[in-house]
Amino acid sequence: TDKKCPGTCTIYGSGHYKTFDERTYGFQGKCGYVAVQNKCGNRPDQGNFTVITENVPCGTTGTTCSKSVRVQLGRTELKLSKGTYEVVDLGGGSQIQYRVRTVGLYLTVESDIGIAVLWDRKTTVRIILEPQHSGAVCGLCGNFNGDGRDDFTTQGQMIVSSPVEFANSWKVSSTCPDAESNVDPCGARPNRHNWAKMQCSIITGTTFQQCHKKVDPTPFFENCVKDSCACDTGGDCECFCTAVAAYAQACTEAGVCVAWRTPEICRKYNKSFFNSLCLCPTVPLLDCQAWH
Ligand SMILES: [Ca+2]
Repeated sequence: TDKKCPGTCTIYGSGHYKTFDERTYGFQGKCGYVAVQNKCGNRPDQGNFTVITENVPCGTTGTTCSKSVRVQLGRTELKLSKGTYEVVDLGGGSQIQYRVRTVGLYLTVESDIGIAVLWDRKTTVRIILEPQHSGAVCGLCGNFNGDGRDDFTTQGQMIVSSPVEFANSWKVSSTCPDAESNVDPCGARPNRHNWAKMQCSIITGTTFQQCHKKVDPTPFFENCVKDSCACDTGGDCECFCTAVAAYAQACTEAGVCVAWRTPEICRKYNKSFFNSLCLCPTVPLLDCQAWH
């Protein structure tokens, strides 16, 4: 397929993934994983960028409440964690220009080799690739060839059907144990489950009514309930807000902007931010228009 637009891979919450080719799956592993890189089986000499995400567990269920992200561009590594970043010289490789700035909610890393990484300083990571990388990348974000069906390609270049088998193959450290199949964090805790369903009903309720026809709220609601069940120690708002924000972002991308944060719900930002009627952190840096 001839791709004209940049592709976006989204990773959020306790392990929800949407690949560049828009395949969605869930995976909860506690290691560092290659989200995307351009050093792939048949083109080993390419490699000049890698993005690694690592879940930081929290709560008694061990679910993920935050993420650290390592963006490697040639000889430079940017380590994004705990709301901020540091720069590390890897000692070898090419010099690649990049810049770091704040765009809306996100801390963004933009490079001049057609990759940008956006991080909400918590659990949401969005990776944007320019079309020149189409079909030439691999990792948890898939290969960006326009076909979602082959996205579960393991590091050993096998196409598998199990997201767990696929994702475990992209561990950075072979000594980190494989993740087991996905557990249901709501199952053992009915009270928590009811609470989560009530909270998350904002997604299926009137607040987002205008978006319901454009973006099916059901999978976002289900992910919200799962995450809110699991995130049980000091992270209540984090998990819930991240899950609602994911739906809001999908709505924004579909052209429906919903101002859903109120002083009672997920208020986190300063007044000027909060008062901006609608925050649309759509990325201006890689504009589709430029490719037409
Ligand atoms: Ca694909």
